[in-house]
Amino acid sequence: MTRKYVAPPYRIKLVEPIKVTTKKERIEYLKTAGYNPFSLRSEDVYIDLLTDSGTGAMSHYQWAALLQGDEAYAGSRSFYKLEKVVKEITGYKYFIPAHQGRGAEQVVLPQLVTKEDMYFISNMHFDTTRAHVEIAGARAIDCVIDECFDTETYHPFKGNFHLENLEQTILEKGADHIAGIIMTITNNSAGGQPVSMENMHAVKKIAKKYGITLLIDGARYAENAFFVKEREAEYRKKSIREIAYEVFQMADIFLMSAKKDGISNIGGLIVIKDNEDLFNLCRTYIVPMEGFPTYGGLTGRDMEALAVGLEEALNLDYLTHRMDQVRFLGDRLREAGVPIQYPTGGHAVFVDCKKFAPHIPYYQFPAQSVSNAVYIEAGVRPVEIGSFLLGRDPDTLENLESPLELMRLTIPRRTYTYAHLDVVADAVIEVYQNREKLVGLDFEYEPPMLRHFTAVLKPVK
Ligand code: P70
Repeated sequence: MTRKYVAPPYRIKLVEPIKVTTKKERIEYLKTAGYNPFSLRSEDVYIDLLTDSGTGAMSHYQWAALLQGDEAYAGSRSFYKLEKVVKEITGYKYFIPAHQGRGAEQVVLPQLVTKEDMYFISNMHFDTTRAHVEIAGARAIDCVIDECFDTETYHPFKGNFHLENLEQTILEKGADHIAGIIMTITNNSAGGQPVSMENMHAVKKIAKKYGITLLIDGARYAENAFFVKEREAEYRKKSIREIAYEVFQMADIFLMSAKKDGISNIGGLIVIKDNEDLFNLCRTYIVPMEGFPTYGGLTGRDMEALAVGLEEALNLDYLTHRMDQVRFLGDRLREAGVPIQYPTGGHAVFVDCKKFAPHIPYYQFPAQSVSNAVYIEAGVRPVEIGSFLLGRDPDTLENLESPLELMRLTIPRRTYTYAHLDVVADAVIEVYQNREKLVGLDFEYEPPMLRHFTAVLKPVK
């Protein structure tokens, strides 16, 4: 029997009604929001594809676990439950919870910056990771393969490190000036693109050769493992858990925004393989930043839900369906000629808006313009990942041009049905067919930093 898609391995037990709005209403809402979807009330959004972070649906096992939350300030039962799960999955010795990914970054990254003029090298730093690298006084360098920027051409692992550039950068800066190598799996910023096992092993070899700390930014590590199983022949028979475990053995530190592959609404992880000194430093610094080291900004019930969610995210049936949902949306768009980052990534479909709206220059934010049109068309909220997000050069104050102008349609876990995704596809296709009508955007108000969150825009006349 052939099937159109992989149906969900769950049934719906609780529903959240969502408001159906008219086009006329949405035009008003968007105007009030300053043509910036971040400023919309979520109530006025029909299908919210802003992020997959903390927006997934918890299982009834997770909801049941919440009731077991032990809210003790120190040494709670919930902490030990979570610690056990994290240690089993990673095989690491030390664990500290954090309130979310950036909390973990804030505590750990400065500990690795031991002198002036230090660098982190990543396939691609996620924005908050880059921000914490810079706050810690270091610089962030990306070394991803060139295929990553060619959205049309298939490559099974577009998140891979450019190994020659990586080694070249180490030699240029000097190994003792590299604070760490960060493997971002999957590579969020360029389309939720996976990194292959072969590539990670090669990165590990280079890190070892030069004595450099290897970190995993593993918000979506389970999705990465799924792609490895699907696309790397020798891993086909391995379980997701086995693949993930092999990845963890390569690195020294695992940082996680657990709001993604932890299927929880909040949470972050700091996991350290065996470096006791680093663990002690992190345990000290987390107190003024996140909280006491056995809760790190989380309630006992958050830790309970996360302990269960981490296990559920490794389930093959769950992952097969999740990845199929994203592929389904990607395929529908591609079939209609909409340019997307191909192959479709793990958590989102990234629409290439340089190709979608080539008549809008980067400084008038094509992907933001397309996102707004998609909202007006069907109440779907995407997010811009392009020059609007990138900001200005801190020295010249010129608008920087992002190598990719992307509109991200991010699929929350276990939240929407294929019918919702059809609505999304229909809306994007409709906008694509009328793309010559799209106009660029100008600032009405531009905040001095992280402008995309709060900027007020207006359509160019
Ligand atoms: C996303 C969110 C967060 C993230 C990540 C990786 C690979 C660390 C973090 C930080 C952020 C976001 C973006 C746009 C709109 C809403 C939210 N990614 N590393 O959706 O973790 O958010 O828990 O502090 O992807 O991609 P945290």
